[in-house]
Amino acid sequence: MNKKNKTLGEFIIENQAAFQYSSGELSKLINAIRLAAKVVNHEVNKAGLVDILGTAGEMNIQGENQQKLDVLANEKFIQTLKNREIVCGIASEEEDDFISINSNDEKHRNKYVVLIDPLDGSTNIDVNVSVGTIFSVYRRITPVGTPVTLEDFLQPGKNQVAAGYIIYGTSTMLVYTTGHGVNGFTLNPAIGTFYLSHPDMQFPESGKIYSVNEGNYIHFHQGVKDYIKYCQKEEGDRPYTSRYIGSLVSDFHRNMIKGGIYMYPKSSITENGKLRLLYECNPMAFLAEQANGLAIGGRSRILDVKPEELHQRIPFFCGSRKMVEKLQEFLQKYQ
Ligand code: P6P
Repeated sequence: MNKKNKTLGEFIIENQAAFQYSSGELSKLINAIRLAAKVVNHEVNKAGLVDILGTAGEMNIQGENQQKLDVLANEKFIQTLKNREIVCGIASEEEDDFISINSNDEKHRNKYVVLIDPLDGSTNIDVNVSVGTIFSVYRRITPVGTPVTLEDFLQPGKNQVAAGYIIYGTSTMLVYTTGHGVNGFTLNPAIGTFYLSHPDMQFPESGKIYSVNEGNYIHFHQGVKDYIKYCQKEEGDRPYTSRYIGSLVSDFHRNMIKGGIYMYPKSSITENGKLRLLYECNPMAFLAEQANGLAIGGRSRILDVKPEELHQRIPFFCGSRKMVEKLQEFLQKYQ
């Protein structure tokens, strides 16, 4: 069969054997995410037509106004994962604390924990700009058969067994890795099936796109300022193009296809940057490295960082290998 006509379901089954998803639980988990993605996609696509735009009148732990679609996406993913007894715990950007999921027989036999940003970039919803769901999967480290603990969620990103995103854009795509490369599947909405459209996705080694909110420029540390000026200088293959959608999933996806670097630095007003380590940076860093890119928090590799708390933030620089390495040269001048 032509590789590109394969459905996500066929791909999962084929790789179940290849990737030693021993019990098939991880396959079932990816299938559950596939189902939730279709449900959320349906809601996102009609967001302008029904009263689910705007704020839900609640504030999340980040101190951000929860968008109605944020809350809906969060509920759909949690409900889908809970109902299938695949995971023993879920953490979400929209939930203050993690959720422990007891199997019906109360034996806590499920061995995976999932962390999600159910709708990243949600401030873009009301202006019809693409948004995304980000997910990250770990094997629990506390004994199976006992209730899940915070320790199961505070694992370094290098322990992830799977990670991915759904991008609700001009088309809806599910892009994920289980540690054996990155593959992208496009949803055919007419029949509700994801097809393998982007096999073996790879960051170009370099690129000409830099993505950063330049409105914060005056607050950036000098190394980042110097790198941005380097991108803008007329020299060699520069100036680069500035592209910033304000939706991590969308900026990451474009840069992975075309080549580029995404930056959310710390600054004098956000000492740890804005992005959350556990359910934004770690999954995107796992994908980046699986696609031959790089992801750093400044000095260190994102995937090596030992998390201290569920919603901690971290500076984030991610994309084409040579662009991130050049940025590191500028950062190291001031460290
Ligand atoms: P700013 C969305 O809220 C998000 O977490 C990322 O998706 C996005 O890249 C970033 O924040 C945008 O933040 O401060 O530039 O608006």
